[in-house]
Amino acid sequence: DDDAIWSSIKAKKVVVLGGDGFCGWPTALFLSELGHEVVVVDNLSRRKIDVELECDSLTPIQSMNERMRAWEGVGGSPIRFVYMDVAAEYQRLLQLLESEKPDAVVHFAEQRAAPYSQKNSATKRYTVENNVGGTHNVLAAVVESGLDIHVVHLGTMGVYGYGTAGGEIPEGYIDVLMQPGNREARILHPMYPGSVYHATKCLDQILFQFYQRNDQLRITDLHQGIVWGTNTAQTVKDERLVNRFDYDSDYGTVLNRFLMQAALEYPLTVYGTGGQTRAFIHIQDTAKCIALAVENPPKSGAMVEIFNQVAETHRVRDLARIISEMTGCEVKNISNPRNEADENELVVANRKFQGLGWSPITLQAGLLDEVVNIAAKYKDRCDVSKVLPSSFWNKTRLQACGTSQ
Ligand code: NAD
Ligand code: USQ
Repeated sequence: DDDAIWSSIKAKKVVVLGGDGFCGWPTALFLSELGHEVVVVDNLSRRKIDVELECDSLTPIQSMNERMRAWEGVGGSPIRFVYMDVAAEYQRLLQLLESEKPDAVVHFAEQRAAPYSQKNSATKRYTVENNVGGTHNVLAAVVESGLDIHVVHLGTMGVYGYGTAGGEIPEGYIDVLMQPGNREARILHPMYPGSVYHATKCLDQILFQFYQRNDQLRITDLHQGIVWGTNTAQTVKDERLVNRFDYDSDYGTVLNRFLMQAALEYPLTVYGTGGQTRAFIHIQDTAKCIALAVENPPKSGAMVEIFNQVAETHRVRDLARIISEMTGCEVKNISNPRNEADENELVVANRKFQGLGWSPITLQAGLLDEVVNIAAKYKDRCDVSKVLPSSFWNKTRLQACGTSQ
């Protein structure tokens, strides 16, 4: 199936902002393998936050130079790396676009952890300034360059909110009859962010809408679910290409955390009742969907293209049960440090990517095994003191968690 999708693609030049990160690195490699010329831009802020949190990727990730050498060593086309802060170095960003003249910019370069964004005023302010400032710099620089550069942004399913039940979540827009006047309109789905981080993705959406209407930019916003897994067909080619794996309570996402906890025989940390339903996608599919988005830019003048980048949905407690049955690990419900609905339904449309020929990887035992093997292989690198929540949404949550643990 894959061969059919990729056989006719046109080689492009792609700048990958945030290409040293968990989603960005495997995507850069996949785009390179498909024949695209790839330039990675990153300020290594994620590695610096590891230093701040006194935590590290479970997998031993290599420096960017070592990663690039390893990729060439396995026959990959050279990938270039530019050390740059997208939010703080506007002139350098503009010059990069003007000199490279890329066909597309893939924008991953944001602070992406909801718990980190809720930690304190400093991390709230950093998240807003970095994410909204960075996104706006990209848009302003594309306009100032005068080039027809397709902007592909990694957004989140979380913009839709998880408080409502019933009905399928469409891909970005809803059709409404506005009152008074019975006017028909297609508008962005209402936004209900659940953290300062998720709020920055909502603000990004408004910027995209404005720049599309005002400057006719071609923009694709990918509303991605929670990513699981570690390696891809590209990152397994050499150990030095290994992807990062976050397990700590700020950056580790739920399924990868559970897999690592199972490997350590640490009771799985289900927050609250575990009735939260969320959307999931495997890291290999993240890379594939982005390649499909790069391949299919919206026409000039068309509304911002929005795809739901999601394979399937699961309740947190069901994930814990599956992993517990697979490994024998205990499950422990702990007070929820977040301010979110205890229970929610979630049905998500993902027909656009499927219509482009994508058939997603789902949570099959074999794939979970692969991650358990990663977790088990590197478990000695784990600092168990980083597993329990250390960020709380508000004072009530802090008190509730403080008394229950
Ligand atoms: P990550 O933190 O591993 O990677 C982000 C990268 O961007 C890091 O390498 C970081 O150093 C870099 N970066 C951040 N700010 C920058 C700046 N100002 N200038 C230059 N580089 C900067 O995160 P990830 O998991 O790879 O997520 C990438 C994107 O995908 C994010 O925008 C995130 O919101 C989105 N996303 C992630 C998930 C997930 O489960 N991981 C799910 C949905 C959406
Ligand atoms: N949860 C637990 N136990 C844990 C960790 C999390 O029960 O040990 C619960 C949380 O309370 C939440 C759910 O699992 O209800 C998901 O949490 P998460 O940390 O896996 O995901 P989230 O905070 O939503 O953020 C992640 C990425 C973010 C991305 C988002 C996609 O970090 O960048 O935008 O997933 S989505 O959730 O679809 O909006």
